[in-house]
Amino acid sequence: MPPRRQPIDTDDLFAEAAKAGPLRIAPDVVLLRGFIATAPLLAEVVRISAHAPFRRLVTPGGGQMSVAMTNCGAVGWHSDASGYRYLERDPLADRPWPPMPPGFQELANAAAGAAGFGAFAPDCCLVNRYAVGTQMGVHRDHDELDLRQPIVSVSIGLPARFVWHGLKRKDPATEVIVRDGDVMVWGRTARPGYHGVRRLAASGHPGAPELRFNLTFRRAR
Ligand code: MD3
Ligand code: FE
Repeated sequence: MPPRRQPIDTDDLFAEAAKAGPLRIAPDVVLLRGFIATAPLLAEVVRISAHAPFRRLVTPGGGQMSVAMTNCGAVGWHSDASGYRYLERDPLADRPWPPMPPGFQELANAAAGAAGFGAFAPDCCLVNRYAVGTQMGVHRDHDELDLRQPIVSVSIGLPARFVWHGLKRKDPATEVIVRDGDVMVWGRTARPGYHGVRRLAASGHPGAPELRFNLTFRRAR
């Protein structure tokens, strides 16, 4: 092979990825690569968690989740010995969840539109924080009233392996690496699907922040 005279320009590569447009991972599962610059989102996450701190929730079965969570919006997702549900107040701080920043609403709506799901007005943004070694087991999200509403998911920080099984837990898994700035949208036939996130790997870069955040926008009520 002749030597490469032109260095590879990663800006060009991202431009190519953006030109490719929405990627269809599975029926009604759409990935928007590099859809959003995440630094402003991370600043909002810091503000949110100053009011509603990250916490590791307990499951009805008595286990403790490895992923830490908080919420903003009119309602927030919560889990304890009594079950999974959406609450209007943060039970830890005993006050309403911090409001959803206007930029979050706009982002979720723009992503749903770009992915072909129409207008979307979420009332909850669940914020997940993954440290190295944490994971989210395979599950489905069905605590929301209207499953005709899509879900928008925004990845911030370290890359992760997202797993998609589909409508049956035992269906073979499709894995997708989601990176900082990627946005995934699910709806329609995919809305009740089984999914999870594999154990988070370290970046391998000394001094780099070893975290991943995920914003999941839902219409709960
Ligand atoms: C697919 N979060 O919070 S993206 C979750 O990356 C959750 O933190 C993962 O699964 C994460 O529940 C995955 C969000 C997601 C949410 C709901 C879905 C993916 C979905 C519903 C149906 C299919
Ligand atoms: Fe989920």
